[in-house]
Amino acid sequence: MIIRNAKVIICSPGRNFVTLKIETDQGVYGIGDATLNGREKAVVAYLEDHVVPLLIGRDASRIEDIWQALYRGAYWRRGPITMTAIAAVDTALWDIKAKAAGMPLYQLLGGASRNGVLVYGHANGADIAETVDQVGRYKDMGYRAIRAQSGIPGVKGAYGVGRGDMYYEPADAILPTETLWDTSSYVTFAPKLFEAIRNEHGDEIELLHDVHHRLSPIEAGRLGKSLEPYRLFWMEDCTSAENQEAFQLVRQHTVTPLAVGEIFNSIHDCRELIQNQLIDYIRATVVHAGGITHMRQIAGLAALYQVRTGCHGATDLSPASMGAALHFDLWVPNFGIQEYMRHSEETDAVFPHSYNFEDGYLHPGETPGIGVDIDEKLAAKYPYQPRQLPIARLRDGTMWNW
Ligand code: GCO
Ligand code: MG
Repeated sequence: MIIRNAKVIICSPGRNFVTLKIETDQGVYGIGDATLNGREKAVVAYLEDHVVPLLIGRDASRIEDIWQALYRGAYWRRGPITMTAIAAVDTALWDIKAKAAGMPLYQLLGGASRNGVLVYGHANGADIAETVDQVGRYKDMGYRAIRAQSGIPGVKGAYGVGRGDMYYEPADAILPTETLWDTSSYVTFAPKLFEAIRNEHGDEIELLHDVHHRLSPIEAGRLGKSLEPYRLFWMEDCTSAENQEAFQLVRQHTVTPLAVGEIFNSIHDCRELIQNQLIDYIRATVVHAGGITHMRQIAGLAALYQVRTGCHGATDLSPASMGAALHFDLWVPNFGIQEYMRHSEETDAVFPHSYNFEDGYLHPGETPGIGVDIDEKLAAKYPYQPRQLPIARLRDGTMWNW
């Protein structure tokens, strides 16, 4: 099966998505997500100028060889732009291989290891009362695991708080929106939020929380300790992960499970945290970490250390990412949980898909391939809208981690 054509489709049905579509001489095609929120056009150029010309004429069945050619052949290894572009190619090729085999991708990977993929949804509120209500709403929809984020008194634009109903979309302006960050307000507030949620909703529901890289290691240790009574499923990105040794300090102070890795793009970013057992869940995901091929390696390394997967699944990852991730999740032996923020109706219409939610679990469906398509005609009705992620500053104006 020879690759005849590869094209990059950019659309914005509610938010921006970049999709790579690879077509073969046998009429079988595959798609892969290439969306890097706020930096979409860099991946588009990388794909169009440097990757697509290399694909034409190659044998689409040689997924591993194409992966190696794109990774080694660039000379400049790793990084979010490169690895997102490679991921898009890799996902599209797995889609093609599974379609050609007449199988849903999870069958090709080794078959299902479970009946469904446990997912967590996002409950966001302007204050504690609203967040407690939103947790109830997600429970009513059938979710068994819920991430809770709340506005913090006196902190404008606290991370994770939605605008409008249900959907949280941080990339909201052509130039970055400035938000405020105040660590001491946050660390005193967060335990009160989880105390209120447990009081109202009991012990059964799994609760998660995202710190979004905002704390120093010792502050993260303190927060983890103060959240222990509420038995979180995980505390995510409690401190930035460039210096991975720093997580030893966090670990010394808390048994709250830790999740890291949504911004990682290769196994080398994950290695130290995994091998030193400094995290419990690895958040690397198909679209930003080199596709199915590379995610299998990351999960294999993690399995040696009883670290489980917890793939990133925010709405800035397209349904093509979600579909691919769900096949991976259904197969991967050391699965933990999958993030699932629902896409808008406009997005779902552009990307028809076979995955479905039932009783707190997602299933990728039985359609051959990744089970997600793109309606190009409809996509063309939603042109690209330049958008960037916000930034955060401390009260005195110091630039901070968003
Ligand atoms: C999450 C993430 C996202 C990111 C977003 C950035 O845990 O879901 O932190 O909400 O902020 O993906 O583009
Ligand atoms: Mg996160």
